[in-house]
Amino acid sequence: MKKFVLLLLLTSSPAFAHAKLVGYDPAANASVKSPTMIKLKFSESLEPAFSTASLSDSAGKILPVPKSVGGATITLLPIGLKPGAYHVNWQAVGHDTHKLSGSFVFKVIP
Ligand SMILES: [Cu+2]
Repeated sequence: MKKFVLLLLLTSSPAFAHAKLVGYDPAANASVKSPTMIKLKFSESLEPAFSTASLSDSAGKILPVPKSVGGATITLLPIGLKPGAYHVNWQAVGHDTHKLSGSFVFKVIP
């Protein structure tokens, strides 16, 4: 029981507060060849039921792309993206149930 309480104290400490986006590939505003994987890495493990990302084209149309949430990573697996600008919109919920969201843009070049 003591161990359980200690764990709760540790995980609710501000140092572990939010599931922040700490890295992503492609990078924001990057120009890349048609990627087959988009990876978003967060500062802590995500709650898969409430964490997601979507990919939309420059017209704002959401593209059907397979996605998975595992540990602290959200992965999108696009196929055959044509040259143009794309938006990645993400929403992440960590164990403290705080929701963060954001977006970034990258460009596919021929
Ligand atoms: Cu938080």
